[in-house]
Amino acid sequence: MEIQWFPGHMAKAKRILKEDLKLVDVIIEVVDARIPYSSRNPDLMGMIGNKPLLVILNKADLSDPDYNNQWENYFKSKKLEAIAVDSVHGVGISKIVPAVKKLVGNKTISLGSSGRLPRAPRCMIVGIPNVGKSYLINRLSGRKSAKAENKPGVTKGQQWIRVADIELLDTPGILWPKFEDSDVGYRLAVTGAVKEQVYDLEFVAGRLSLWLAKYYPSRLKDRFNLDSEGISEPQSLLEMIGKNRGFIVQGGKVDIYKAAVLLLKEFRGGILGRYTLERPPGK
Ligand SMILES: Nc1nc2c(ncn2[C@@H]2O[C@H](COP(=O)(O)OP(=O)(O)OP(=O)(O)O)[C@@H](O)[C@H]2O)c(=O)[nH]1
Ligand SMILES: [Mg+2]
Repeated sequence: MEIQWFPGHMAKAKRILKEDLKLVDVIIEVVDARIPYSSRNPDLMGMIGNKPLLVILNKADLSDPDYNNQWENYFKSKKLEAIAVDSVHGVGISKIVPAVKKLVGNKTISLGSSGRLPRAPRCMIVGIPNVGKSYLINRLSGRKSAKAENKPGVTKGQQWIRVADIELLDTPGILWPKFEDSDVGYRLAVTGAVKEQVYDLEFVAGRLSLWLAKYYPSRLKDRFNLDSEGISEPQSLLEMIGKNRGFIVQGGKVDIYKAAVLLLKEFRGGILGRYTLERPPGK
């Protein structure tokens, strides 16, 4: 199943982002720690030229801690500063401003020596929808400066927010016109970066149930009393989950859709455990 989501407002946001690049000193790219590969915009590196880039692996409370470390190290091996962050509980947040200052260090000094007062570094926060850009800004600023909500497409326009002695530009989440492989589309859907109207919820939940049955059968057992051994049909797995929760419709049949909604909700909320869906290359 092909998943694609690049509506007009994203194309527009991308154009504005390109223009605003001129105004900023550092780009902060917020990626999803559960899918650090699929949540990176493949167009970004080409767009930012040689502006310094800081990668934030957000939602690190939902991803596997071992892989958080491995991904941080992977980015560092590519000469990119990367910090794993949990914006809900504030873990890792205090490392961000020092990292930004380090990245702009030389520039601030050169402004000072030219006779002008060094101004506050300006950072643009970019990333896919629903990855936590606005949430992260609110964490950094300690107040609700940016509108944040648990659905993709909440921030509609750019907004400057002053935090300590740096300035942050919040931007709308953007995707790209075509996902190069269907796995990327699936992973963006399963983690909640794509709005629900553009994919088949039962298909995505079914694929997730198969993955869980393959790699984490004990979690399905613990949460849904589901013995997945030997089951290779996603429909059957969803049916067993629905049965466990009593999602029965007229005629005694299981409400598969309701089971699919529940599985995705519990997965996204971390109730089923912490997962990293992608490994760094070579791991
Ligand atoms: N568990 C967890 N949830 C997070 C974290 N950061 C953000 N969230 C959740 O993600 C949801 C989306 O956050 P936003 O800040 O609105 O996301 P955004 O990237 O600004 O989204 P758009 O404006 O739609 O592009 C929030 O409602 C939070 O519930 C995190 O570090 N951990
Ligand atoms: Mg936002």
